[in-house]
Amino acid sequence: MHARTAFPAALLCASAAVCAANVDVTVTDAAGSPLADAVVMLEPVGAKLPVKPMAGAQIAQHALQFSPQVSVVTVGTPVMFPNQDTVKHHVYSYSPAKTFQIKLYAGVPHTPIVFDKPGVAVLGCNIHDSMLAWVVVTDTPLWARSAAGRAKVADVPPGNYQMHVWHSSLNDAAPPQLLPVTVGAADVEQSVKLGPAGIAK
Ligand SMILES: [Cu+2]
Repeated sequence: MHARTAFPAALLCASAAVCAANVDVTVTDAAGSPLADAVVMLEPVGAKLPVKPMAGAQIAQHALQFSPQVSVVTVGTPVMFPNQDTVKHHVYSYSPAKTFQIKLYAGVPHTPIVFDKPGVAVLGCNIHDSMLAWVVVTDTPLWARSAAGRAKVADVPPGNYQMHVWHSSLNDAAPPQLLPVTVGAADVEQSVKLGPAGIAK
């Protein structure tokens, strides 16, 4: 009896799905202000979780801006780039995660751009230098985007993870920002301070 009650809860779970916990992450800048549109991705250590392409993803060009400015898509997701402005745009990315261009166009291009590699693609427009957007391509289904400095990755199976945190304020030269996270039966709270060069202690 005594030995049984001493078991960690995780060992008593009928299945990983029953045990799944939330990972709640607070993301602020170096001064402690909450960051919006930070992306938290949990990559299982020593394993990969299956991930499916998303349907219906699009990044519009509207009022000479990309909308949304930050997108998160899973690997293999096709993204449409409807131009809702009356002027033409020429959308491009030189990022290794996805190098492409959609030459000067109006309306909706027939073919989507498929984001087929994990990483971050920075988007621009050849005509309008102020247009800027990011596509975060994730190869794990366990991800969340922050609103008002809070990101919740829901239903995380127990295990060891590398938590990858990204925000558009990171320098281009900053390496991937990784933190080890162990998930058991209980929800996990993490706080991350992100400066331009990376995670601040
Ligand atoms: Cu443009």
